[in-house]
Amino acid sequence: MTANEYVKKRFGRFMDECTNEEIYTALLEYVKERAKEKECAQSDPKEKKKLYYISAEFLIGKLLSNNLINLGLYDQVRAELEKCGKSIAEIEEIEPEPSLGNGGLGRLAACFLDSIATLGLNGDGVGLNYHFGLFRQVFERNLQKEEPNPWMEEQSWLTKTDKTYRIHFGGFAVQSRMYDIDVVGYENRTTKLHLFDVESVDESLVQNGIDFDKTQFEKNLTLFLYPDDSDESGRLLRVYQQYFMVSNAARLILDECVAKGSNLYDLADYAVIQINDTHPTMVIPELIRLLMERGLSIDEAITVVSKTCAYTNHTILAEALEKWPMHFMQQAVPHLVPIIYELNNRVNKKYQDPSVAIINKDNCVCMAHIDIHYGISVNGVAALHTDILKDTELNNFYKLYPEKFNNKTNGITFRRWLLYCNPQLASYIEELIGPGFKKNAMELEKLTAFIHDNAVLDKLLHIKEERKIILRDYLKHTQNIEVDANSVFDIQVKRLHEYKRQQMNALYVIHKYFEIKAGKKPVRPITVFFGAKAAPAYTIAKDIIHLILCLSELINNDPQVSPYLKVVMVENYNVTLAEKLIPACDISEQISLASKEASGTSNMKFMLNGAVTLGTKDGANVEIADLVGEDHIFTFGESSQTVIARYARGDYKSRTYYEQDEDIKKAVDFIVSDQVKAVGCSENLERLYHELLNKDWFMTFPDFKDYAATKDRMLAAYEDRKVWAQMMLVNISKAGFFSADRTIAQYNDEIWKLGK
Ligand code: 26Q
Repeated sequence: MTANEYVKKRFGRFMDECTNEEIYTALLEYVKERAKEKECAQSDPKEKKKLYYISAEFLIGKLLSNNLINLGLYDQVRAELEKCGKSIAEIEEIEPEPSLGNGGLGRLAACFLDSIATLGLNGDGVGLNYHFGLFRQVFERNLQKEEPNPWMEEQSWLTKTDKTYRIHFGGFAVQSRMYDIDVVGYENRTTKLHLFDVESVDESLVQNGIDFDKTQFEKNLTLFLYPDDSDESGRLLRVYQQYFMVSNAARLILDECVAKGSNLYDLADYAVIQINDTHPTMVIPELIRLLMERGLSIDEAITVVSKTCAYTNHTILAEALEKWPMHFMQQAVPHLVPIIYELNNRVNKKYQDPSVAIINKDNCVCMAHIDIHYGISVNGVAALHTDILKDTELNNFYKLYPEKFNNKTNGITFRRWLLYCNPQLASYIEELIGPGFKKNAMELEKLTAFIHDNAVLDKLLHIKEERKIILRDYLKHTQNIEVDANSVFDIQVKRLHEYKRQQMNALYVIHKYFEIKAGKKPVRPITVFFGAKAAPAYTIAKDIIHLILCLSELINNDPQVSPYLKVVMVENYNVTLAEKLIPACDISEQISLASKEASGTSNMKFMLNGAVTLGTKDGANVEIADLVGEDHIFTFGESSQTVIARYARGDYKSRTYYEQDEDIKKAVDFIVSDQVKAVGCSENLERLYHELLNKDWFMTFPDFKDYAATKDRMLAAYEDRKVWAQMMLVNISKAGFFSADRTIAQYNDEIWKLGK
């Protein structure tokens, strides 16, 4: 049945007589039906073992077009719509974006689900159904404000199932229910994302902005996703959420394995659990507890579970490693406490080193330590990151379990981040090298044959221009922002965090502003784009947003400067905006302090879309540089070794750099100048100024000069259009390594070992 016939069946009218909303609803159902046809029977012997990818975040983005592409129906449906005078872009706008993630970790989980289904693996995602997701960001008086982000509608990708569990906490219990979202592989099977919700959730608890009563757990458990830097009152709720997630997951896993014939002792033949950061770590003690309830001894239960779970680490920031006070556990999950003590006692008996204990001297539970001792695998997400884990951060564990440590460099799904978001580039690539790259991304290397082909290079530049115009029109239409499509598009989009150093980019903007004021005008205008949400309780991050918004107001309204420099901070950066920004980018800003960014994944999306990276030697940037070669990337800044050594010495004094460097001093002083204060808030600006001057914990000043000089070199290089186009081509052609299909194949070969 064609989509149009389906619409007719559903509404008694063909598409041309339906509203866009009706068409959207019908297509949603149409896709769900087609997706269902591609589910695999779990009774198939190949399906005996199953992966459960548990994650607190799945930043899936809009699904309609992506699912149509993966089902091979996109071109047909688009043509049907066009015939009826409708545009698929307008239908897409109706779909709300589920905001079930903060950033990289959540988006990675979504890319992984796509690749799991695409490779035909038997694997599902398990997470939570947050009603308001992460907050929606709005700007008011150049400040970030947070609002709830409702995304569930009457008709949505969620399918209510009849799976429910009773989940017990200290002092009360709740009823859960599982909702499913289909994960449609590219020309392959359908798997599932299972999102658990509480039956007693009460949206009316949310009154003012994103405030709500944090104590009424029955009603609030699945209202919001917690941002990465949560305030005190939210921390306890996060423990409740995590336990709710993993207790449901554990019960689902046991139910499904038993249904397939497991006797529980052989659980590891039926299930492998990937723990996405420590957020789902309590699945380990919970599974042990449930197995004991079903008759296994504690020894047996620990042995079984220790063969089943694998852990991915996504951070080296010590402050981001989860440590929950024992009294949180006592209150939320008292029934897990004896098991955690037992796990800790066993570790302490075996190893006398207090640094590897599960319960530390402050009586906090170190979640990562549970995963490492009682899991089969520990992986980092880029080569440098894994090396740092082994050599420094987790070195004591590496010495105990060298065989458990492994690297899985992150990847991205090319379906969304090339085929869907940049059809102009994708179809041109297909014209040049055929369609094979869609299944095997390494075939992109064939593009290097065109490195001296002027027609190809011109066409790449032309596609980039086209995408800049599309972005310009989109921003005008959706956010009433005006940009010059002939300017260089310099883009930094990611969560706002000091280690990612948006503040260093802002200092460069100030530096450029001074140059232009002094008569040194760039040969071509520059537009510096930012997109970032700051956790509501992360004061300095919000101050950085404030500074950027103030700079934007000041500079864009300065007739002397704005013809040459513009600053754009897009509101509510999300997957949908990323899909528009990334294809239009010239300069990809990946400027974290070396050693701090575990991997980064937008760096991969940008290169795939022909942007050139301006980056530190951090995370996956290191692997990008190795692949494209030093001539096709602009790296700057101190090495991770230098940075790690400086932290160890503890002798960094930002004030010394400020006092000794006129450019740094001028740029930093500008933050608290009358001009900026005229459009901003003194308190925030002063706070940021003092933070930089007295602390600058993420060392922006030592890298600033090199950053500015490298960016200027890059802007000069941009003017040799042919050489720049060659850089674009090399970046695209080497991006194949970063396909999530490669990453997932490695997880499967080395950790999960599922039948294909
Ligand atoms: C922890 C405790 C309490 C509340 C929240 C959290 C929390 C929430 C989210 C801690 C961390 C996160 C998210 C981390 C994240 O997104 N990490 C990124 O993961 C990407 C995928 O591996 C990497 O590419 C990035 O480098 C890494 O920063």
